Amino acid sequence: MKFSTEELIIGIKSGNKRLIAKAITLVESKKAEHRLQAEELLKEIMPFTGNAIRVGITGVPGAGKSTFIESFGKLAISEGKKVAVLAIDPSSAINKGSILGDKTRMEELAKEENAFIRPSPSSGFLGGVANTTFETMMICEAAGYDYILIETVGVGQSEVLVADITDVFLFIKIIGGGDELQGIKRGIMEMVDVVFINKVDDTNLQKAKNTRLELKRALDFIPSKEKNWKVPVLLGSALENKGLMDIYDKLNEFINLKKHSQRFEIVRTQQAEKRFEYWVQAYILAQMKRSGDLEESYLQHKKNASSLVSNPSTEAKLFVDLFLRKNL
Ligand SMILES: Nc1nc2c(ncn2[C@@H]2O[C@H](COP(=O)(O)OP(=O)(O)OP(=O)(O)O)[C@@H](O)[C@H]2O)c(=O)[nH]1
Ligand SMILES: [Mg+2]
Repeated sequence: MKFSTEELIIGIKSGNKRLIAKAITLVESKKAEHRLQAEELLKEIMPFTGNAIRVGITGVPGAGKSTFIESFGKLAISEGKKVAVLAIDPSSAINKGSILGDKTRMEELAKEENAFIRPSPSSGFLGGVANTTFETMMICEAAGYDYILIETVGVGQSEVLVADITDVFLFIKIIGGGDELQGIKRGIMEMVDVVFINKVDDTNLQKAKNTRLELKRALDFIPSKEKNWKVPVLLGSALENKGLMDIYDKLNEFINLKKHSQRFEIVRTQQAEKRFEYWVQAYILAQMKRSGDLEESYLQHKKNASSLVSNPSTEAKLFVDLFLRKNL
């Protein structure tokens, strides 16, 4: 990293997008010396973090998440706010793809002075699922962004990762059936705080209302995450900028309710505990692989496990025992 921690911090605090991007690359890096600098940086900026509203956004591919973010982002900016857009995309670790790779869909937002768009993280931290989005968010908060919008693909695991680092979870749905495909049976409905039925126009308004009714019935069977909050189902069009203000108001109403009941702080505290646990595991694993050239043994045991012949927990134990023998 050719920038000192100090330079990066000054850059972040002054809202220099190039240096913000450099700092994010630093916290995403798996190199040991970069991690060292990243920790130094994160420690310094910690007092300036925590002030944004962290919004998770999910929905099946093509539901209109990116289009929504573009419209919502512009709306928030017109309200005098600064908006950062991030993505959690576990598939990028596998195929090096990126859900925000096609930034074209957010072209207009990207042009805004008060917007910052960051494509998906690079491949996983030491072979695990890339999960530095929280640290990226810290950098954006220290840079003064008021809303952090995190887009995720609507396929399971990534929602959990997003729910673990956000304050409010928005589900973008399209009209009609395919509820299973749209994640209703996969527990997404248990995480969601606000629903937006997208792509609604005059021709399909009645269908949209039917979908809303179905959704509300489904939601009635799900225990509410927050006391005194009934998950609202709003209709609109991200492309035509309809219903966006209602969503903006609902998200803020939800945040205020959470703050009022202290749930806001409680949940963030729980999230921080999980982050701690995540990093303990990540650092221990990194340390193990580094010490005494164990990377190869690690890969071998992993291969044994993945061959479906040997038991994964046995292979893990063998690897840990090997590490302990070499280091104690
Ligand atoms: N008619 C109509 N089309 C829309 C609306 N919102 C989004 N679209 C279109 O739907 C398509 C998919 O939109 P995206 O915003 O890329 O959807 P996404 O959920 O981000 O998709 P992935 O990132 O691939 O998961 C695009 O062609 C959009 O123009 C809307 O309100 N009305
Ligand atoms: Mg998208």
